[in-house]
Amino acid sequence: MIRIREDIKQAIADNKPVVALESTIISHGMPYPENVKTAIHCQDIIEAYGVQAATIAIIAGEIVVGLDDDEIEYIADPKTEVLKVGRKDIPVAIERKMNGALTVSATMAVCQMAGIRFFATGGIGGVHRGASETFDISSDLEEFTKSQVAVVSAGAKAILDLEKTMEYLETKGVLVLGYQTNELPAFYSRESGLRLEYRCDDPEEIAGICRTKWGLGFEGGVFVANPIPKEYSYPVEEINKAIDQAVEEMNERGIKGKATTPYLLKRISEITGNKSLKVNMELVFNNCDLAARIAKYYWGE
Ligand code: PSU
Ligand code: MN
Repeated sequence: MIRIREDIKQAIADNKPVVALESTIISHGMPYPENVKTAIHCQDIIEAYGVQAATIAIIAGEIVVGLDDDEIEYIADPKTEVLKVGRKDIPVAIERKMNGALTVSATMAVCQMAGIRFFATGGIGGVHRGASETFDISSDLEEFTKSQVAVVSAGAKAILDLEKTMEYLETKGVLVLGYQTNELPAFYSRESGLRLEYRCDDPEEIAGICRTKWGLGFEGGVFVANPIPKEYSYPVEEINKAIDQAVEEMNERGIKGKATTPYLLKRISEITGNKSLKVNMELVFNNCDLAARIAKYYWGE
């Protein structure tokens, strides 16, 4: 049910660094053809460090760890039917021989199966605004209690209730490390106003903390919060206006559940004249860079 590309399989077996990449960001998070360019460039950034990049998706009912360029193009093509797959959806997508784009939760689960410890994404899912009424909390958060994977992310998406997201992680005992920051980054911008308990200035220290956590036998992941570089950071007030408008429109249209995040990302991009898309791409690249450096230290390179 899982096909791991040969070079990646070898790297895992030899304790060489591997960084996983998700596919929801490709099929549901960005428009074509920017999604293909982003996916390929992410792999290039990681591979420039001599680290294996493994983009993960389900293709015709098979979990593929390490998509080739044609497979990335296929998943990215708006004409291809692709289900957004969280951890709960994996068995259905396999049995029904569907194509699936894996979210953070599903990608972490597959990393755990394959023995991959590091994963770069854009921003993780979290507690949605209005969750006290809707109960909409991304399964990404729960996954951090299960799979032993460090996820490098530009914080949690600003479309969420970040304060509740942090409380949820705290309750679940999930370790959050700020990379060269004292506060939780808010995806499009560097600031959220929420203070983090731990700041790490050095990727080597993050690798060491991961090694200690898993060496002690703790289950679950590590959330590495990596702010977008200053030159790309979106002014908080400006982006919040776009977010508020998008959330309001979403509620008017009655969009719920799985469709929420893709709708908001798309709508915010429209409202900002694609400025938010550019920012989204840059923050993902920045996360790939850091994930590769942490993975190298972790595996003693
Ligand atoms: N980061 C991005 N774009 C995305 C996502 C992350 O820059 O589209 C995806 C991830 O796959 C994440 C998902 O798991 O959004 C969250 O969806 P939900 O809120 O429905 O759990
Ligand atoms: Mn949800």
